[in-house]
Amino acid sequence: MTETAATPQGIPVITADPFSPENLTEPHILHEQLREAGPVVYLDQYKIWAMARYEQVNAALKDWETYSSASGAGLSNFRKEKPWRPPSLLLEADPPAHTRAREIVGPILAPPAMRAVRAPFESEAAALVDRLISRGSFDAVSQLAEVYPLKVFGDAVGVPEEGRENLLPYANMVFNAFGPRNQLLENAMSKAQVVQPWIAASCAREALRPGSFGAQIWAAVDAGKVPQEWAPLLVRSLLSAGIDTTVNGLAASIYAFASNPDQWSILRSQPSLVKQAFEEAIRWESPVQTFFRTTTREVEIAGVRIPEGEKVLLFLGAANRDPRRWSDPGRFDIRRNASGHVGFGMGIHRCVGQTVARLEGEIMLTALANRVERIEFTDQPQRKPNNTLLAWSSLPIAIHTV
Ligand code: OVM
Repeated sequence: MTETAATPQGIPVITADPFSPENLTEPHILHEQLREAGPVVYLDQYKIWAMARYEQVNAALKDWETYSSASGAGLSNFRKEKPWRPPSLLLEADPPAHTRAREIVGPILAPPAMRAVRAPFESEAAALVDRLISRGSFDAVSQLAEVYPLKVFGDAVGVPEEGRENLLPYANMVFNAFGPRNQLLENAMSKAQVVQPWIAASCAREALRPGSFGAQIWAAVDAGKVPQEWAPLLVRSLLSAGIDTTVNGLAASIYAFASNPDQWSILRSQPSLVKQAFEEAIRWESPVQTFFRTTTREVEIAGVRIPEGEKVLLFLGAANRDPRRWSDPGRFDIRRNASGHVGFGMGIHRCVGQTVARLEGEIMLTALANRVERIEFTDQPQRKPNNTLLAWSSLPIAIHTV
């Protein structure tokens, strides 16, 4: 299995592969080993550094000057290897360029902008829950968690309905590409030839519904603050980051409640806990498990020196279950205050779409809680291995109304 050894300088060395299918689908055991080994560990298989404790992950996320994103937020170092696609202007950039990109996209996805999308998000959730109740039992991944974001976020970004199913294999490419060149990435990339042209076409001005998030990006770019060529790339960020994250945030919520029926009863009796409940699901089963940074200087953390230009793997999901920060972290407890979790990141790169994600979670859980008394598994849930996401391939459930 896994071993922890110490180098002469006392740096814990981990031989386990965090990107093996086993560790990706059942990460919590490895995460405990990483946290207990020390504040900083060395991953021998990839010759990189890693942090899994809340304190260090949180501090690294906030320190963008030391922990750069411009060399990529995945394992690949953009200064040494050609990126698989032009780098994201948001995720894979540092200030000052990142700041300019963020100033375009931030306001379009900010709380005041949610007023325009709340009503359609609510009516779609109600209609979907209606259909699912009449089915009784279904797969909460393919029939709920994937359906809802594809419809409401797809509509909000303004992409054509036709071909929208391409967003799922594209996200599979994007999130596996942050990891090593393993079989998962190979499989994901086999769809590139069909998927990438649809994505490129959908980022174009003509493809986007007037008034949509996508059209607003084009309008802001037209206003002249950033180069014209930035518009399709910024729309691409929404299409890359907005679907699979929320699919698995909703899936995590369903999984959490189906395996903790007492918590569903609490939510049903106290619907005002819904936002807190979604936040707790993101803490407990963080959809985005990891991101990388690259050191811009030699840095010392808790007595360990990391040289300049090194990749550092930040385990967001492990930090969100660090017993040094959370009491009984393995318990899904919707009455806890999960704020401060790093499931949406932290610092200048914190999720720019988190308000949209939270709105989807709040509205879908409310629509379910309004009608559904009990959620139960009808078969074993199946994880979907992914180099970045804690994902599900199926959640077979039955829902019961009163
Ligand atoms: C982007 C991007 C892609 C994937 C994830 C992400 C979670 C951003 O293209 O900007 O943030």
